[in-house]
Amino acid sequence: MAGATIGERPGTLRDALRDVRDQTAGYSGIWSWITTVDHKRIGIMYGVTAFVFFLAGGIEALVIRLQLATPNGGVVNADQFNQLFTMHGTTMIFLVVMPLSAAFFNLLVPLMIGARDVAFPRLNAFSYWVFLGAGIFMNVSFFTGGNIFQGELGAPGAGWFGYAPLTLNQFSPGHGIDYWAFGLLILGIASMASGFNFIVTIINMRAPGMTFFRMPLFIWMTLVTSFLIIFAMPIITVALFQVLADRLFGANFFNAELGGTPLLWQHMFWLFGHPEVYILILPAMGIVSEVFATFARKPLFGYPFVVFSGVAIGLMSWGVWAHHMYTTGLGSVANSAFGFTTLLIAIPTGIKIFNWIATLWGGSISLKTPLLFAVGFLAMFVIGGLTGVMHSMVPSDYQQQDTYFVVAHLHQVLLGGALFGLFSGVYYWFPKFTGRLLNEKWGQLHFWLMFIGFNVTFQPMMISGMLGMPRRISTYSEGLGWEFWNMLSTVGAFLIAVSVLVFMYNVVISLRSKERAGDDPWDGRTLEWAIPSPPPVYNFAEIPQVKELDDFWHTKYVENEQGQLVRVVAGAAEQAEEAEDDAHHDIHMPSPSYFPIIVASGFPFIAFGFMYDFALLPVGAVVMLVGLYGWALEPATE
Ligand code: HEM
Ligand SMILES: [Cu+2]
Repeated sequence: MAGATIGERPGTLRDALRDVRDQTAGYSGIWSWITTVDHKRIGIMYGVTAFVFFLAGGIEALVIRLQLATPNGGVVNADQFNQLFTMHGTTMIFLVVMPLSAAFFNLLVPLMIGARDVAFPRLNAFSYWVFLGAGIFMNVSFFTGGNIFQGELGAPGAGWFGYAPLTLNQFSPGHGIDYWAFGLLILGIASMASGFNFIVTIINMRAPGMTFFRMPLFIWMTLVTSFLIIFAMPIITVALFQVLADRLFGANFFNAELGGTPLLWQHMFWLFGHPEVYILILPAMGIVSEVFATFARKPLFGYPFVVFSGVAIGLMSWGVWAHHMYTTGLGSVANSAFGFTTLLIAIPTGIKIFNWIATLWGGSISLKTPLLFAVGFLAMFVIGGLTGVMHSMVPSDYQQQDTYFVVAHLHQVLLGGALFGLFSGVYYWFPKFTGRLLNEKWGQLHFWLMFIGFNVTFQPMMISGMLGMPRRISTYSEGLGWEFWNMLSTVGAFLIAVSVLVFMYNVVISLRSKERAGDDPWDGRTLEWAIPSPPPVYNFAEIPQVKELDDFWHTKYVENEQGQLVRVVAGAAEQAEEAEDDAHHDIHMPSPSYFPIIVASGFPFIAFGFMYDFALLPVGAVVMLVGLYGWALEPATE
């Protein structure tokens, strides 16, 4: 195996990266990453980029917490505070959790279904570059959206759900909101390109014998999430066009004085926004389902129920949007109806939670870091879900709406839920894509610091919220009983920051470690563990023939008469590996291409054209047309 020889010399970071590179494309240098269409590399790029945005979103959160640590904080002014929570929320949702999920989709879908790549490799590269361009575009707004020379930050400041008419020029002068709206528009294109790619890949590229009900749970959750993406994104896209039309061309979609309907924005935003929260949580649910089964050494309990409850959640997520709008005067009938539909979603969610607990029940548990984060997900998500049920109750929501109780709830499900689930996936699959395990001791320290930090940050918010503290206020006066709880939340936030530093340190020392993880360090159940770590560029020398669910597990273990699991003669996996080495010479893989990045780079030009100077519009259009023609005319494989 290409990486083997490196073992002899002291391990360095460069060696580890060379390992990943050699295995994934056999060509090197920055150019190879810019032109790659390899799903494994694109997955790594999504993951690293999203982590950098996580650091940005995290720093914004720390400044917010510093401002609120004491009454009458003076760290930032009100306008800067508005920009901080807007960019924090927008970044964490669209530039961190969604692309981190896309990283796992890219890394795992072809490997788990027994394919060599996704259906549209260049479209896959295109979606990554569009995401990166949009993320940079939105963040430069801090410096270009206002007059930086007068110390004025120019990022959007109307919150992550940008309610109209606050987003209109009258109330949000400057270009901040234009950056936000165009940024989300461009991100939507990246998400939809990726969504279609994974739907087609999962439906058309499964290995022979892998029927839908032999697909790993993670693949099912990827499929449901991708369908939610292709149906939800168009709704927010239309709404964003409307707000930009109001801002740039004087239209009146949301301007009540001129006959517009401000509430229309809320309906459209949450028609997208609630399915969006499931787009954020379902991938993490897929990840923990794989981790629970592997670390309990038991098949996932009630596999079909976990599948169907995921599909049910996806369908039901379209019927609850107005639970975000109880206090906008929709009336008791509408409110009760949406309260009822919201309660119903607790049923499929509960089914999943009981099936996860049943999977662990009686299992031979090894409490390694991937499982710790998965159990952390379970515990925190249950609290998040229960506070969600509290919100669905119209009368109690009248008390909780727009308070810190809501802020605590959304972090319970998005950080305690989605992000804990994603970290579980990082610790579980890191060895598959780097050939090294993340250090267990530092992993456990990361988990406990983050778990304790998380609860010290957000549980007090439940109390300050119940004590009436509104969200999005940049200062508060003394004597309201909020001081202690806010100081506690701030201390907790810095504990989370320390845990993230521990994680980063762990990644660096583990990549430098000389110890090899082997192909199947956790004794996994699914196909990705049947091939070398890191996987060769072509993934499988021979496309596997799948005979049942958890097929790889059943090639390793059979049940004897006493019903005990007996390991199959060790030879089998090794034989597969030998076949691997000499079989790949005639496998055609999609060749590198630079046209996806060219097409992607046209979008910011067009946005800047509408915001600053129409002369940039034809520049953007020409760049995209040249890229599209090159893409259309280049051969797919060498
Ligand atoms: C890393 C630790 C984090 C801390 C300390 C933190 C802290 C906060 C605080 C204090 C606010 C309230 C701001 C206000 O209303 O004035 C907030 C808002 C928000 N946070 Fe976080 N957060 C963290 C991570 C995350 C993550 C991982 C996500 C999502 C995946 C997230 C999503 C949001 C959203 C959507 C808002 C609402 C923003 C708005 O009101 O427009 N946060 N966060
Ligand atoms: Cu909702």
